[in-house]
Amino acid sequence: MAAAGAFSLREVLDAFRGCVTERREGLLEPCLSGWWGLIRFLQSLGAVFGFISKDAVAKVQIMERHRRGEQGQHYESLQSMVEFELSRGPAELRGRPDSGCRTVLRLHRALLWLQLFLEGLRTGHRDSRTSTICTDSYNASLAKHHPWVVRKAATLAFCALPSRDAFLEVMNVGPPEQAVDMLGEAIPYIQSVYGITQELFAQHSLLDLP
Ligand code: 1Q0
Repeated sequence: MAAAGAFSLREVLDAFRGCVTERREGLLEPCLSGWWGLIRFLQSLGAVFGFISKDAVAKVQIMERHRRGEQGQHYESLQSMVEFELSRGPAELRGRPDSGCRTVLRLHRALLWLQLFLEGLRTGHRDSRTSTICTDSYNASLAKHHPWVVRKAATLAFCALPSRDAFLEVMNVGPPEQAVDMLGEAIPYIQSVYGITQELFAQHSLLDLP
């Protein structure tokens, strides 16, 4: 059992599992709680990752403000959010730095990194370097959306990552083999959240929101 406040992959998995409904709708609330779990984990890795967790916190908070706001009913699902924000006109949407769509898009891109990273951890060997797994995953996903200084800072921070075994241990699900099994269970849920968001945003030409 995970200590109170500690990271537990199980909780994150449960949250992401609850994000996609049978009708393939993406629910925001469980997604945000999954993100909080990941952020808590990132924060436990130390100050080197502070600039990353700060940005993730800011983005999750933007989404929570939308959900609590006057138009909160439109922020139940990804689909209702897209419909609502597009109804105010694409120009208006493109001009808003705190729109739900552009904020979700940033988190969505980060989810691809997460998917690749977890897959790398799962299939890695005992002595695989997590910094290499992380850098490869980053270069294949988020890096192309980041300017040079962010790429540089991120790649430097990755060097401070703990070993693969230490990672599997902090997942708080038992011995490494069990942690690997749970990663195998978690990844398809994350893929499914990624997949429905990608489809929805592509359909409405929202994948390049500035
Ligand atoms: C474990 C190591 C974590 C590595 C995280 C990789 C992501 C690197 C991202 C670097 C972001 C730098 C900060 C600023 C970025 C923004 O410019 C950018 C664009 O936003 P905007 O408003 O300027 O257009 N923001 C983003 O791209 C969003 C980045 C969000 C990153 C969220 C990462 C959350 C990670 C959680 C750690 C999960 C590890 C799970 C392992 C579980 C297994 C034990």
